[in-house]
Amino acid sequence: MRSFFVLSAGLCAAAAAVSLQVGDACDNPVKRVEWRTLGTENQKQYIEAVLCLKTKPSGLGLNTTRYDDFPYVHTKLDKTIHTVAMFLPWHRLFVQVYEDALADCGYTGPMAYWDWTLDTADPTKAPVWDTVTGFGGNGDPAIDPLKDSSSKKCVIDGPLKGIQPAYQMGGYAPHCLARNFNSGIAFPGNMLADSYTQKVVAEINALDDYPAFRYRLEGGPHGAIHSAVGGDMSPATSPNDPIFFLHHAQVDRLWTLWQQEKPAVRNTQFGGPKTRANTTQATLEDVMPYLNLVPDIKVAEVMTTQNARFCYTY
Ligand SMILES: [Cu+2]
Repeated sequence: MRSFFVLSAGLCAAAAAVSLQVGDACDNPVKRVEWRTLGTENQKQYIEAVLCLKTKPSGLGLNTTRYDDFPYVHTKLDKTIHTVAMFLPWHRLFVQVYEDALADCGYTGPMAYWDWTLDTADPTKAPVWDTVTGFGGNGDPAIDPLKDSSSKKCVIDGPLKGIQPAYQMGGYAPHCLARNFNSGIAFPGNMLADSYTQKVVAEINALDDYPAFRYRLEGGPHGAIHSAVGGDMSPATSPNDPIFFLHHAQVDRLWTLWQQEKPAVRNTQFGGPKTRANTTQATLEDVMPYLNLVPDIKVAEVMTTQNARFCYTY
């Protein structure tokens, strides 16, 4: 993969996808790590790789950067991949593609997740917001680039200060990276922490069928974090905020841990609404679209994290 580094990002992505499909065994899975235990060197390198994505050309042939490919694809597919059965498998591969892109940008450590259950006492103090070893903190309420006093408060500290995500919901619209903790209400507030405590996660983990598990995880902790961070994390362009990928690695972790409790059943358990129309049942044969970010793929092929396509564990 690294030997293709000099080629365009698009070719890189294709090469990475092919190389991961070669061979069918995952003998030595990489253990993903919680952000606070990643270590300072890896934290620094991870963030440098995130910034590097902003300097690489789009892999989709767009006039924007590799960084922007992710919010672009995510918002285009918004209604196809959320509040439906494929929510979990679709985001599993999406996070993996991002991890591959970080590796193309020199990151050599494991993918990191943010276990927000560890921060419910005061989510505003979570280590992921550190201005030196994290992604910077809340947006500044005084800096409201849209002048609509709603949700766009620019992040003015940390390594992402000054970064300009290219897309917003309406299309191409470069803007500051924005966060608006707790919807800007009663700052610092508790950031909806009651929705993602260890107790809540345990209740969801106790559900025994995939449709119920997916529904509660997506609508509960997953949605709460998007809303609580606010700013760029609220709309369908939420991959604009790099914290998106640590959040979704945690969502993927909870699904993986749930699967591993009964792998014989849950590694192939899937179902629920295929589309928002809610009339068709989803199946493992459903093909998930990625708009050329990576080749489209059947749900069945991403049901475990140790196979021809993935090789990681938690
Ligand atoms: Cu999403």
